[in-house]
Amino acid sequence: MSIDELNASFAISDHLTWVEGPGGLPIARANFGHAETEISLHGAHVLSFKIDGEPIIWLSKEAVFNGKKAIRGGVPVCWPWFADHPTDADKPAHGVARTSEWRALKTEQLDDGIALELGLTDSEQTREVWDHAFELRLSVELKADSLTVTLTSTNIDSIPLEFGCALHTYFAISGVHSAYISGLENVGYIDSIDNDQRKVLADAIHIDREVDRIYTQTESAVLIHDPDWDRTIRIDKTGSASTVVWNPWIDKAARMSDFGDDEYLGMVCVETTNAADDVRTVAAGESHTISQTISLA
Ligand code: TA6
Repeated sequence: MSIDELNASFAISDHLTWVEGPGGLPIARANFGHAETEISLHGAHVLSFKIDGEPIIWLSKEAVFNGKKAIRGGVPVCWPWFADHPTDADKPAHGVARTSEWRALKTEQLDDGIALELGLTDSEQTREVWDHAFELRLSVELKADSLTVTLTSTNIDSIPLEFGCALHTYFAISGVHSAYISGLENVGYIDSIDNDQRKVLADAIHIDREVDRIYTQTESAVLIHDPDWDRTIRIDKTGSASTVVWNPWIDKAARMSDFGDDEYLGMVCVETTNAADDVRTVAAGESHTISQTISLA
């Protein structure tokens, strides 16, 4: 659909409009109260979330908007697997959803916010990578003080399907040396940069090196404390029993062409996932929903 067609069908006066974003990619721009968000149809990718103009979600200055590559930052939709494909290294990391073209399905003005729903169904392109029939719905609810992102995966194939996924959210922080994360103390995790060893820590998470951990059997909210910005970001979730925390640190940041060498200092990923032990098997005709709500505590 063209920008004009998107606006004719899905604009909400004063609250949601479609524009041509970087790389000419269609983007929905929504606002409600002091909150605002942008969502790209490429990957159903939430690009930003701000309250009073202050970014809560982080986007790399080097992000590529070519309609092919996953956008660096925001909320990549990783599906139907998290990280590398479990058995085939030739398949794209984090699956097919974040690099596919989604379609606008619905927009709605709520009493207390704005809602947008995007859809993706299996296609020739997705079947080249993952030969199954599926329907995805990504909904975004913007309220005056929160953003909720919800992914519903429906198995319309004839066999049970395994869905691994992540709402792979990049958060903006004042600096890794002062911000820290609570809510995962004493929760077992898989250390992805130490031979997938299973470990547990009693303390809050302070980022002082590359961190890449899959916390398992946890449904708890996570808090990103940021004293230098005098704020705490809260992430609540449903439909997920695993949470990933990632910061690439110096070497990995330098290896990513769409990530500024020093950008690791101002971001951290806290990802609502179904990963590792938490991958879900969904029977034919059934669905699974995972959701995260981001707010300021
Ligand atoms: O966040 C966990 C992770 O799997 C990391 O290992 C890192 O690879 C990150 O995702 C980003 O992956 P991407 O494919 O977007 O570069």
